[in-house]
Amino acid sequence: MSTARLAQCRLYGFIDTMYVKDLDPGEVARDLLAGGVDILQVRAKESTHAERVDIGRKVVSAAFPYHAPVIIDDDIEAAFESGADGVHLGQEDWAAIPREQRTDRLANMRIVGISTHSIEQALAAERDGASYIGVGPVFPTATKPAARSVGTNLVRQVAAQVKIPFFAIGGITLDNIGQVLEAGATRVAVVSAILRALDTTETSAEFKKRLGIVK
Ligand code: TZP
Ligand code: MG
Repeated sequence: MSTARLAQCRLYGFIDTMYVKDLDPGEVARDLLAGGVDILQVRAKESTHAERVDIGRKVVSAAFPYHAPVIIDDDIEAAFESGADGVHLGQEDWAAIPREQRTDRLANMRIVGISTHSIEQALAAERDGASYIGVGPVFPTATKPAARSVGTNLVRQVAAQVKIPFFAIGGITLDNIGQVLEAGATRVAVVSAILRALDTTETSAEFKKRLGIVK
């Protein structure tokens, strides 16, 4: 459930249909990758399985020359069918897979990411063999409006106690990324602050620059 490439990934970008809408997902992916996004997630909550596979294939093709891993949110089968590297699962999705079925169900996934919202969940995901975890939402966010934000304190706790790669996520912008890095994150996942930017390549590059100054 891991890959050496993942260790190099600092900036996690998204092809989220909520923002990408009718734009070509491959083109959006290329714009983000050109700015230095290291790993991409296809987040297509309202799409059908077939649409998710189609978006996944386009993003996988775009990411290939960059050697950037592609992760599909929620849909293990779509990850497999599109040739993606792995899947990202929320706490409920993860809990819904009986422990004894996990190895079989995730057999084709090189990367399995899990969302976590507390130190207990973060430590449990690490014990359960997650390749990486998402930690958040750090700040309130319109991308996931129902979720309670956890603040930079959780980032601090995870940085101190968790050994696998973790990505701080949720409401992270160029204005507040300093607080997240100061709390100990070395990796961030950014949806709207990149996808809503006028120039997604330039904004990705600016995020990447900020990450570069982390020790
Ligand atoms: N998980 C926790 S917060 C979040 C997800 C998928 C949304 C992050 O989006 P944004 O726009 O970067 O706040
Ligand atoms: Mg989910």
